[in-house]
Amino acid sequence: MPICKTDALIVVDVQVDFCPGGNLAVPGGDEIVAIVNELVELFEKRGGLVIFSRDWHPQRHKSFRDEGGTWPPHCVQNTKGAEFHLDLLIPDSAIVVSKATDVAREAYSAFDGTGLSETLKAAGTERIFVCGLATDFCVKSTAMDARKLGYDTYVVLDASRGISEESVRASLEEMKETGIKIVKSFEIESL
Ligand code: VGL
Ligand code: ZN
Repeated sequence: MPICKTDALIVVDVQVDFCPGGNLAVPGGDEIVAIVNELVELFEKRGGLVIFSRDWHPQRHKSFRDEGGTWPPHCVQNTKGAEFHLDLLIPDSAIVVSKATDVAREAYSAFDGTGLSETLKAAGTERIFVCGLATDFCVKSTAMDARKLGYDTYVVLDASRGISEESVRASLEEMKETGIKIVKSFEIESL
């Protein structure tokens, strides 16, 4: 079925810190930008909803190593590293949601504390396509939440990159088990 107005695209965390040279670089993170831009244009043209999430941590967020967490400091609010990749196309009509803004709570999913589920409900969304960074963390959590909310959910593999091969493999299995479909961008109009 061609992309239409009941479809939503969620572009997860395509930010400077998650790209090579950033503080928590995902291997090949910047390689997805051209494909993501094509998806954004397609959804935009067809009247679908386009959502961009961004990791938007306060300084000393609990997920940072110095605070007992697992990650190096990254995507700190209003820093260069938290900006979207400079070549990422962000139409005026797109919705930007900021997550993990509470210093004491980790939030991997774009649905977590952002009001995104209400936005999608109001828009009459039926299918959700998720892409971005990282496949094994925020993309996975976002897709799992979409699925839990009952949406027909797709992860666009070539428009996503993961932190480790091993955990990407496990994540894809976990997602498939819940009914999430793993697809390539070239096939999304014939699903
Ligand atoms: C992410 C680790 C820490 C992600 C965010 O966007 O996948 N990963 N914060
Ligand atoms: Zn983070």
